[in-house]
Amino acid sequence: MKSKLIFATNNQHKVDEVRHVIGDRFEIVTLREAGIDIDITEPHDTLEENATEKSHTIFHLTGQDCFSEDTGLETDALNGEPGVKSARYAGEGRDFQRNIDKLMLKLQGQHNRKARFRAVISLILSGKEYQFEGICEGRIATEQKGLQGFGYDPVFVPDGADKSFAEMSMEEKNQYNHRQKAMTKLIHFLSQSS
Ligand code: ITT
Repeated sequence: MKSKLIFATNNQHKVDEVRHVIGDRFEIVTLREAGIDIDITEPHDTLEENATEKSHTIFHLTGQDCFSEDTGLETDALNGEPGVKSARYAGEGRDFQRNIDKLMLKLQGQHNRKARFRAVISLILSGKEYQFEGICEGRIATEQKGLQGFGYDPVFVPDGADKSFAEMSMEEKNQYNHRQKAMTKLIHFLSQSS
């Protein structure tokens, strides 16, 4: 029988990426499919605490196995900004383009464009929490390119590539993807514990 996990996210792009690699053994149920319509707050200063907040909120509502994921884009020149504030960098509207514009303005003229995506997954299995991290190193391009993906994808170029995440198919992005690296650890963990 398939193991069922609620994915505690309101970001459909994340769901699409995760479903692409999860395989047949696990069934991912979105918040909408679980009949849950809430905007979970992310009030903390770390990705780890925010991931915990999201998974615990859904676990308390449903009592079911679930996981959440919190990602931050960390730039060296801006001391880790936007980091934990990545989704709301340019304000509560969570506008992807405005977030990119703010980042590009702050990095204008900056030679050190080194950056990384860091994802933290919080899994709650039988009431107990486990965390998994995935990191993708790269740099912020000097111009925005590509139309695929979401968020900061048009300005992020992973190490080992010469194009932005937004210029890649989902298969290509998943070869570098921070979220996928964390998911691989989660899948490995679930395979061993079932
Ligand atoms: P949930 O909390 O509902 O899961 P969210 O969009 O608020 O969805 P996060 O709190 O993890 O997700 O915010 C991280 C932000 O970082 C997200 O809104 C994007 O702008 C950006 N981001 C995350 N993963 C990304 C990726 O793979 N490519 C580009 N940008 C990404």
